[in-house]
Amino acid sequence: MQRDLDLVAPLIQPLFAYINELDLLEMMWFWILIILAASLATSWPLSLAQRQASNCSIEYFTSIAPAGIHVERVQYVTAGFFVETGNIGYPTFPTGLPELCAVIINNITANYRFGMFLPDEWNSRFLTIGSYSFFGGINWLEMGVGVKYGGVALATDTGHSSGVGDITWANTTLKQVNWAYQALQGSIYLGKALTEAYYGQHIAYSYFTGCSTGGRQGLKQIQLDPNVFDGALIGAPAWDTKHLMPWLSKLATWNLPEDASYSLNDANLFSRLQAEVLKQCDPLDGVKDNIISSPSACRQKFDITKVRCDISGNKTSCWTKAQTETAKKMYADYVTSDGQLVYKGSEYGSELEWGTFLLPAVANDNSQNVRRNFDGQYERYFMSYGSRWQTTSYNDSVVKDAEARDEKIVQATADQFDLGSFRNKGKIIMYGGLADNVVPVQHTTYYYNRTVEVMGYVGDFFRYFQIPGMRHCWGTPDNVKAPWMIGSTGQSVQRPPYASAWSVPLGFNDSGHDALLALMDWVEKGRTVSQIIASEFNFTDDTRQNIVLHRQRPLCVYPKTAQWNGKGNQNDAASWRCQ
Ligand SMILES: *[C@@H]1O[C@H](CO)[C@@H](O)[C@H](O)[C@H]1NC(C)=O
Ligand SMILES: *[C@@H]1O[C@H](CO)[C@@H](O)[C@H](O)[C@H]1NC(C)=O
Ligand SMILES: *[C@@H]1O[C@H](CO)[C@@H](O)[C@H](O)[C@H]1NC(C)=O
Ligand SMILES: *[C@@H]1O[C@H](CO)[C@@H](O)[C@H](O)[C@H]1NC(C)=O
Ligand SMILES: *[C@@H]1O[C@H](CO)[C@@H](O)[C@H](O)[C@H]1NC(C)=O
Ligand SMILES: *[C@@H]1O[C@H](CO)[C@@H](O)[C@H](O)[C@H]1NC(C)=O
Ligand SMILES: *[C@@H]1O[C@H](CO)[C@@H](O)[C@H](O)[C@H]1NC(C)=O
Ligand SMILES: *[C@@H]1O[C@H](CO)[C@@H](O)[C@H](O)[C@H]1NC(C)=O
Ligand SMILES: [Ca+2]
Repeated sequence: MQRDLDLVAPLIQPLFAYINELDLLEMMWFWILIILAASLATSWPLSLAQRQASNCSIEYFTSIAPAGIHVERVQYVTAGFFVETGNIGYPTFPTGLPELCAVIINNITANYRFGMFLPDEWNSRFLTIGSYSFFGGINWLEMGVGVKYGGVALATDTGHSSGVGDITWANTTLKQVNWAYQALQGSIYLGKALTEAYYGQHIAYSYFTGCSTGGRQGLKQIQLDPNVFDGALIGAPAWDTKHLMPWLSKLATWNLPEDASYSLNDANLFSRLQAEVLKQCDPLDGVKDNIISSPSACRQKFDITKVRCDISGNKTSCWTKAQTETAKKMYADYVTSDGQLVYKGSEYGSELEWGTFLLPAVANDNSQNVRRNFDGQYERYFMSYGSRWQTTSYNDSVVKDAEARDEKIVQATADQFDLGSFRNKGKIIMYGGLADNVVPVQHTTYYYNRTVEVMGYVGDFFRYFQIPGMRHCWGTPDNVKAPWMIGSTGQSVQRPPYASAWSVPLGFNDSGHDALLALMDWVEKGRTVSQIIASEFNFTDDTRQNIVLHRQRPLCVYPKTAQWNGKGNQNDAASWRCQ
């Protein structure tokens, strides 16, 4: 402060000396010039925003939109938030937004919509945001996270409107194909063109971030068009639609009827089993830290009889022998009677998520015979078996039928293992939580393994990171508290400041801790990503508004794992090495 004044004073003094010598008329011109100069100077930094705002209008976007496009809404956002009423797929909206232009575009010929956030201060990046599950709607919340990285953010509604667990909307081929890939592909192509017109400037880099269905969408777009992205962050991809959905029905058949002695029909059973798995398998990776970092060692050693009512002294939520036989089927790969692998088995440590597909659905809908999430709905709608079809009618022939329909018509499955020319064009960071059973993590590893099988070494452009102790896309069980946050899709908004969050909190918004920033560095600066430090935070108050750092640990490029150096603080990333 002091130094600033010292610098300015010598400049001002001669100015006042000059003013004293001017007559009144000259003084007037002097002040007019000063005011003009000042107003030019203050408007200068805003002029970009002002020019941008002037093109943030329905008239402008309508004037540049091609035929078949309806510009539904254009809003210049200056108050930091944006809301789209009636969005049942994504009913939570972002806050803390920078000044931006929000646009909703409708492709009326193919019947899908997409949204874009075009920030005033644009860093020439274009970021496509993935969707979740079979939800229909524009994912504004994650676009809000994405736009804070400085690029344009885009998401599609995938061509329909729907909420949790609902597949009844999928009763036309157009809707199925839109969800499969078409809505996203068309949205990206047009979204890129509109972006370049709006800013009068080329997009420098195109990125993708998505988890679950979003992970599948990212892989699918790369497989359809290797030029679509320069980098993709792929979380827990539900890439194998034609096998994942029959697997869900297969699980149901192992557990029906609900009151059978073998049925896994109570959430407490899963907590009991998870606690036992943690107890037996946590030490098998060499460090007792409540994290199962080597589920493969667990697979070899775990003794399930310890939860049995007839063996354990602890009768709280104990298991029948028949129920443990069902659990063994869950852990095993689903292989048909003629030997075809349909789906990799559940991972040890993922038991808290078994209820997603085994317990009554969130949106329990008796009129649709939906007992559980998705129960039979894929077969009824995507496979046109009709609304009366029951999972009790499931048999292995459904697998072949699902394959045929997906391959011939819908093409949702992203099972191209040769990523072809994308290798010379872009980079992929893929990750999966080892406690994920919504998209069982072994099947994510399987995708990576198959790619390596087909392409050989892929580390030059494709790196896979397992996240020990992480559930589906984000979160960790309370008795695990593994580091899991890496600033990827869906993660930032799980922790304060929630709807206005982005990246990793408490100042860890850098490429060492944020997978999207790491990806950008890899793509733009050629900085190879050999580890990403994951973080876990504790809430410090009951209202969950404040956090402190609990622990951090590096995630390693598969098949490397993090090894403790034997002496440092285990909660500190520096005490671990990838090897
Ligand atoms: C598809 O379902 C919608 C309701 O979601 C209904 O309005 C429409 O008539 C159905 N179309 C067909 C072809 O069954
Ligand atoms: C509308 O969507 C269809 C299907 O994706 C696509 O072929 C067409 O080019 C799109 N129209 C425009 C103007 O983007
Ligand atoms: C606004 O749109 C017009 C017409 O397309 C274009 O000439 C102008 O460059 C745009 N303004 C900005 C700031 O991009
Ligand atoms: C028995 O198992 C339950 C469920 O896992 C657990 O909460 C409880 O602490 C156990 N009791 C004893 C005495 O170990
Ligand atoms: C297998 O299931 C399909 C679909 O429910 C059904 O059409 C077929 O008849 C079943 N096959 C056998 C042998 O039960
Ligand atoms: C993937 O490959 C590794 C190394 O070849 C192997 O140990 C692992 O079991 C495979 N996992 C899956 C799920 O295919
Ligand atoms: C991280 O956040 C701080 C504070 O918002 C900001 O100053 C900094 O530029 C951010 N870092 C990166 C890499 O974006
Ligand atoms: C975070 O919570 C765990 C227990 O859940 C506790 O052991 C640990 O000390 C806490 N860490 C901090 C930094 O508060
Ligand atoms: Ca451990």
